[in-house]
Amino acid sequence: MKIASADIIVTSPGRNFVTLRITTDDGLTGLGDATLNGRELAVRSYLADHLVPLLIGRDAHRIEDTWQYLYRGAYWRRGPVTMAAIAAVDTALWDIKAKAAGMPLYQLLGGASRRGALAYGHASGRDVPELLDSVRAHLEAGYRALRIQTGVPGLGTVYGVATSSGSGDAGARYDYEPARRAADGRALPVVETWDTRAYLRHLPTVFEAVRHEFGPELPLLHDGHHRMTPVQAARLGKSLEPYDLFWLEDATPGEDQTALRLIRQHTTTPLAIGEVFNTAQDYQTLLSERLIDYVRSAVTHAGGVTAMRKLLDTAALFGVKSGLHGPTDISPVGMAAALHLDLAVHNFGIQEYMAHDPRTLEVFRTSFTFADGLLHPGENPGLGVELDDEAAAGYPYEPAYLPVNRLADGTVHDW
Ligand code: CS2
Ligand code: MG
Repeated sequence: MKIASADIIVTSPGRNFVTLRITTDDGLTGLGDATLNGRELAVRSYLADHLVPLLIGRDAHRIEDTWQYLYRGAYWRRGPVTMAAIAAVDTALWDIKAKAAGMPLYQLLGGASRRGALAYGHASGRDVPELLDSVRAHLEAGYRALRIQTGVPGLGTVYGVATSSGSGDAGARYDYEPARRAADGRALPVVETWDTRAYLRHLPTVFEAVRHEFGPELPLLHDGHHRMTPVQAARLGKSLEPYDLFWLEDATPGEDQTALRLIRQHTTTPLAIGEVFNTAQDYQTLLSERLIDYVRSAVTHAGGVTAMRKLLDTAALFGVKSGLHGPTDISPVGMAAALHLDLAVHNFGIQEYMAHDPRTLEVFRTSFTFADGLLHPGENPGLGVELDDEAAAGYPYEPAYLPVNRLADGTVHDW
């Protein structure tokens, strides 16, 4: 079975997505997600100009060899653009192999280890009452674990927090982690203002309110978005211990692996990191020194199903579980790939789930389900996602960027 063609579809049904479709000489097709939020066209070019010409005529069944050929063969290894492109090829080939076998992908990965993947949703509010409404609405919508994000007194909009009332409407809010255009309509990042001390003072009071209202059972998560120094993160972890977090995510900037040592020495709050990582090597110190509890990478950004399976198997050796990245900038194709892995691997922890905009689901026809707090990839052969080209063509690419964070004096800050 040879690769006959490969097309790249860039579409913006609510937000931008880059999808690779590989077609074989016997007519099977496979999809891979290559979306890199805010840098979409760089991956499109990497695929179109550098990878697709190498793929034509290759044996579609040789997934491992193709991965190594693209990764080692390029000499220039790693990096988000390279790894998103390789991920898309790898995922599309797994989709094809599973379709050829007539099985859902999770069967080729060893079969189901569980009924479904526990998902966490995103509860948020500009203030505590709005947040509590959002938690309530998510519980009514069936979520059994929630990420908690709020505004900070004295600051304006905060990334990850819904910006208008109605945040209680679970599953129907798509504007709180946007890639956006600036107010004047130009494709420039929006600028937000940040103050870590104000945030550190406020956050424990938020968790106090949520635990007081909803009790001790509900798994609660929080995303620090890389904004703290190690010592600040250590202090936050300690101050949140009474509220028994499922995890504290991205407490410090991801590229500084040894920062996690200091946090770990001072707190028993579980730690998760890795959504901006793109290879298993980014976790080498974190795993071997047991500095984290959950791996946060996305299939889309970390080299595909092949690389993610190896990463999760390595993490298992150190007692570390999965918490795969699942915001809406992971397309339904990337999400489906994550769900097949979630179902199959033994060291599954939790799956992030931020439901996609209905326009996205008009373009990507999915078979995955969310019921009783659990996601399931469905039983269709392959990934279980198809792309409607006509619908995709109705949503052309729109340049948009994630916000930039600055301190009150104007200094650019991590986020
Ligand atoms: C967030 C992401 O899901 C998360 O945990 O950190 O929404 C992240 O901000 C986006 O993927 C950035 O593109
Ligand atoms: Mg995150």
